[in-house]
Amino acid sequence: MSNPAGDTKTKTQSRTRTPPQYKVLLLNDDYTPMDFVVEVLMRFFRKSELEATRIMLQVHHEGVGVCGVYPFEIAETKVHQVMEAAAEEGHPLQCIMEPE
Ligand code: NFA
Repeated sequence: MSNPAGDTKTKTQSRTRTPPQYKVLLLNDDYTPMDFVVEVLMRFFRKSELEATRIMLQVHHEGVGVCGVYPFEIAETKVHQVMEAAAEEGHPLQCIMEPE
């Protein structure tokens, strides 16, 4: 038996705190400049220029891309930061979150 101590699995899980995680996603559109998306990824998601460019191009080509995975409140804050920055510049960029 892989668990010789018996039914300890549930107890072990309940002792390990793993808050639910949320993916923060960027959605493609036809108008937001690529440079702005790269800047957003570097500023709010602490990505390198190389990684930010990779994510931006994935969104551009596939329609959606993951910026990062965070606990609820942090994900919510990032979504707000991106939406506010985009609105300030008049870009239609959309940022959403969903359960991992
Ligand atoms: N598709 C946009 C363009 O061609 C660039 C973009 C990438 C927008 C990722 C939103 C997200 N200017």
